[in-house]
Parts: sequence; structure tokens; C-alpha cells
Amino acid sequence: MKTPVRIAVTGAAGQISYALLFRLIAGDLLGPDQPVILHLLETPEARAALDGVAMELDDCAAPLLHDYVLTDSATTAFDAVDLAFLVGARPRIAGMERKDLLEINADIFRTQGRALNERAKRNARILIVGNPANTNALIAWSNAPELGADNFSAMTRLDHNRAVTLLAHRCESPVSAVKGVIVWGNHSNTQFPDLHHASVDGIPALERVGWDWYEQQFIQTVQVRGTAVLQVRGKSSAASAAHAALGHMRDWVLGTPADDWVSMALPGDGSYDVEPGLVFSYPVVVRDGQRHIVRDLSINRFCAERMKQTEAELAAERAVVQHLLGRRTP
Ligand code: NAX
Repeated sequence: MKTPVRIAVTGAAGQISYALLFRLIAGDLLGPDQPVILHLLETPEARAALDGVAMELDDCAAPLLHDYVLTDSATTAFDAVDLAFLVGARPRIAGMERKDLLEINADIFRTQGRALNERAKRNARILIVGNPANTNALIAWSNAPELGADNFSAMTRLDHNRAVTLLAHRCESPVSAVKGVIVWGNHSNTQFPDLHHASVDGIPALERVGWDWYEQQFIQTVQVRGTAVLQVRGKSSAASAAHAALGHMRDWVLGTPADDWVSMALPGDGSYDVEPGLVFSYPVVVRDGQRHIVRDLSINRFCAERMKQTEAELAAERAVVQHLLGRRTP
């Protein structure tokens, strides 16, 4: 039997985790012969709910579930983990300013960054899902000086998947015909879904859909899709978010498809004139376990302006939480 992989999931009693955990024990992430040990982190208040989730994990009698750890301690949760899904975060409630939300979550991700630094495997892959995901990833990374930029990423895969499906539907093609979609920047309304390098059935996407639809409908529809789901479903995206998190992590571990890239937010290196250090979503390929930003794509003025807008928002978020950044302030 293979050695079990240790996977931490925070916010483990929340709705995204409820859609994620049962797929992890079914082998949807690492395959049907890879046992897992789940490290499940929750707040003390949600501990009873977490016990209930654990009862359901037991009731699956899943052969791949080797063991689980239930805890409200970040250091216990991240002990020797190979992979970590940082899903848990505080939601925005009525009357809360965006600045307050940033600070509350920054505090959570500072604590978790320190615990990861202390306990996680040195090659751990850590995916931040909890919002504001990019800035939370920046905080965690900056508080983990013994881990590198390569250990961290934030999720824009759901935005990427939304863009792929919207384009496929418009072209009346299957999603498998779509290649080369990019989501640049922040997981927020300033994200820039870019079709300049995309194709459908091998034909440039912008030729297929026309500029007006792209500029006037596509971009905004992707940007506000989360709100649209919330309005119709009455709850925020959960199963699609869990699916995106699985896809992001699977590609990071096992590699991206040979003929396409994916969107991942990661600590930037100055590529595309984005300030180094901001956690910015780029087109990324993963080969032999190493991720690489896809370089040298042409960027016209239209795209550059939108990339600057989302970069400016990330810089403003960072300014709010500057005092919580760790020793390595990128
Ligand atoms: P829920 O409110 O259902 O679950 C969050 C869970 O996190 C709760 O059980 C809560 O007790 C727990 N939690 C809070 N603070 C914690 C801490 N310090 N340590 C451990 N657990 C903690 O939210 P859910 O719908 O599951 O969403 C989770 C996060 O994902 C939210 O921040 C949400 O905004 C974010 N999303 C991010 C997306 C992305 O694309 N990056 C898309 C989906 C989602 O909106």
C-alpha cells in the first residue's frame, strides 16, 4: 500500500469542505490507490459540527481514508502535512467594512502561516481558498519564512472554469474545445478574464464570439458570477468551489494538460510588469512538479489597463494588512 498523503482542510465543517472532503476520500484528487489522512481544522464553536462531519466520513467506510485528525489547533492541523486546503475564513456580515474583513482574516492567515512554517512538510502545497484569497495567501506566505513562494497559491480556478463554460456555451461547443483562457489578478470583481489567447476548436475565441460580446458581456458576467449564484441559490458557490479546488491541487501535484494552461494566483516574480510579491493570478503550467508562469504572451493596451486595475486593488488590500505581514515583506 502507498504511504498515506496527509491533507489539511481548514473550515472543515463549512459548506465548501462538505463538498470537498468526500471527494478526497473517494480518490478524486490523487487517484484510487492513494490513501489519505485528513487533518481537519475548525474553530472551537464549530467543533460539534465537525464531529458530525467525521461521523459521516466514518459512515462512508472509504478504503482510502486511512485516518483523520479533528482539531481547533493550527499547529496540530498542519503537522507534517503534504497538502493544505485553507478554506476556513470569516464571512463578511452586515455592517462590517471591507477593511475589517481584511484585518480579521489577515489575523487568521497570519496564525496559520506561522503554524505551516513550523509544522508543514517543506515541500507542502498550500492552496488558499478563503477570501480575500489572494491577500490571505500573501499574509500566510509572508509569515512562513522557512517556506518559499513555491509552497503557496490562491484559487482563481473557479473564475477560470466559469469563463471556460461561458465561452463554450456561447460557441455551442463542449468545454473540452476551449483552450487558453486566462484569469489575471485578484479573485474579486476586478479580476480580468482574458480571451486574447483563447481558442475554441482551434479558432481564436475573439473571432468566434466577436469583440462586443467579449467586452460588454463576457468580462462582467465572469466577474460577478459568484454574486449571481448567491442570488439564485440563496447560498454562495460550494460544490463548484470544491471542484475548482480539487482541479487546482490535482494540476499542481500531477501536472497541467499538455495542450493548455490553467489560472493560478501565486506570489509574482515581476512577470507582466506586476509588482513582485503580490499574489496575482497568472496563466500557469506545471511540469515535473514545478509550476511556471507562462511568459511572453502579448499584452495590448486594453489588457494592460485591466491588469493594472486588479493589481492596484491587490496593492490597496496589502496596504490595509501591512502591519500583519511577516518578516519577509515582499
Ligand atoms: P462557510 O461559512 O460555510 O465555512 C467556513 C468555515 O470556516 C466555517 O465552518 C467556520 O467555522 C470556519 N472557520 C472560520 N474561521 C476559521 C479558522 N480560523 N480556522 C478554521 N476554520 C475556520 O464558508 P464556505 O462557503 O465554505 O466558504 C469558505 C471560504 O471560501 C469563504 O471565505 C468564501 O468567501 C471563500 N470562497 C472562495 C472562492 C474562491 O474562488 N477563492 C469561491 C468560493 C467561496 O466564496
